[in-house]
Amino acid sequence: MRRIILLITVATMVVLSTMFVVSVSGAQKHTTAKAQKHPTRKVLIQDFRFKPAHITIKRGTKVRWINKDSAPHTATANNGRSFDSGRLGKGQRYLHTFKSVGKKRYHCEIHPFMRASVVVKR
Ligand SMILES: [Cu+2]
Repeated sequence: MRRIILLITVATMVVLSTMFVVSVSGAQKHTTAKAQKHPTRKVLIQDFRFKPAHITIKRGTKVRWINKDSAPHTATANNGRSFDSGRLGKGQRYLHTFKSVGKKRYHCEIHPFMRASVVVKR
């Protein structure tokens, strides 16, 4: 009887430790996958400026613009077609994923003196 109890205890411990190892390695895999993905870059629109005005990112990175001004703004590609946030009111945001390499200049349609760029690298 004692032997059976001992066996069950050992078996339970083996099962539990296996589950622990699996969950830990699963968590590590998850972390690795997340780290490989480029984190979203934030550009604030504040005091009639893009902050930071010039950023360099890797291809596939998302950029999120957030309008912190009371005045409306846009983030519009100078070429007029790559990306365009449209009119962003106070607190509104716009997300764009940069899929091609190169220097992307952009501006605010409402305040053309607001100019900035995103350099996308491989
Ligand atoms: Cu503006």
